[in-house]
Amino acid sequence: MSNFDLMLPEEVLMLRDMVADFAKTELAPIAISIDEEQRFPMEQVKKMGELGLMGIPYPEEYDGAGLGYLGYAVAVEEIAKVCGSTALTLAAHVSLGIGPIFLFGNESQKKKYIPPMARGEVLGAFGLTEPGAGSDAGGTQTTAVKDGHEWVLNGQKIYITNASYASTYVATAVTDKSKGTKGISSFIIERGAPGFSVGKKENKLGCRGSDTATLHFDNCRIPEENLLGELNSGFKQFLTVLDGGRISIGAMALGIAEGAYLAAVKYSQEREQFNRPISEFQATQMKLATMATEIEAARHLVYFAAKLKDADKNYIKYASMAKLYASEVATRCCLTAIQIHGGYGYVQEYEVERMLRDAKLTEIGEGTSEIQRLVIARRILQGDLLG
Ligand code: COS
Repeated sequence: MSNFDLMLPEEVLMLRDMVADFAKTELAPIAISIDEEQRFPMEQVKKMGELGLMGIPYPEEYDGAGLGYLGYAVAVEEIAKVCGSTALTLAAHVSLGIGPIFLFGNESQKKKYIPPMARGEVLGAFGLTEPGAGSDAGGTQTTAVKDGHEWVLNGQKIYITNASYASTYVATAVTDKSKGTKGISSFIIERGAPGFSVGKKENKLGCRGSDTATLHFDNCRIPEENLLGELNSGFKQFLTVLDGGRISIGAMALGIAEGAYLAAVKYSQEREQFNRPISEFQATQMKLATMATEIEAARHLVYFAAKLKDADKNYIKYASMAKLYASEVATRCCLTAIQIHGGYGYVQEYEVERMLRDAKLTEIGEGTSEIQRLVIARRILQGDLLG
């Protein structure tokens, strides 16, 4: 029982315990091997579906768990403590795969696509980034042109999480070039659409058990009803989707930081040098104290952002703060954990080197730390000063 238990609703605590148990029994044994072999943990992802983890924040009418972003953030955190790759797979599916359809889909799109995704039978992916459109996501070059009752898409999307295993995709494309970012729209694409294919899988620094690949649209034809929301409103749609996604990347970073910290505490109490556990040296104690303090601060930000979102308040600034701070804490905690482990921290078996590689992703994906600072600064200058 931690002090934080007092701040979490009973159903979220039950979810947390169930996910922690799943992570310990199902993910801990494979976390090293899926990273080493760059293997997507298909069996475990299926089990997450059976446990109801693939649609945690969405209403039960769409087969979600109805536990909001707080429940979802806590689940991602628990999984990330053990396996960053699986946490990323879950976060990309829930926030970026289902998120756009839930937020902007019409009722028939929601009824068709969300339930199988929320049950974990179908994996989702979000196609935004392009070779020339990263932080400047509005610089998209992929196009969509109406032809009769179909849209014809041409272009490519890179670094797409879950790309090789998804069956439902949402991607952005230019529908009116003359309007700049106000001429971008979003579309739902199903695996198997003519002219659509998934290409090269990336060989990444970290989160190597998650799948990252390219989407190709080569005169890809989709029905006109697969336009998501209003025509030419895609830019604002994906900024809104990313706002929510950033909470889950913050939760992922928090979980990785906790995993590294817990490993460092344990190791420092077991490892003896100069005839005593290294935890008895102040050099180690200072490090542990800093890690613990930063982790609790990160947790406050992540949970608060999730609670604001669940309460339908403006959470944009907090989502960016949560992601920015938690991701930088994660990298620092992993580096410190490696330092405490010494030489053992530099090898695979003790896992903190993998955690560092996984943590780095959280400073980049769904908006770099620089973009988060930009978003926060804009909110401040719009009058959102404190609280
Ligand atoms: N959430 C919702 N709406 C937002 C928003 C946010 N975080 N930020 C801006 N908007 C709205 C604005 O209110 C504005 O609406 P109006 O046109 O009605 O006034 C519109 O979106 C355009 O905003 P703005 O002019 O500020 O856009 P910019 O192009 O100047 O900058 C940034 C937008 C740089 C913040 C944006 O491109 C961004 O977040 N880039 C990072 C993308 C990213 O994270 N990529 C990684 C993808 S991993 S899947």
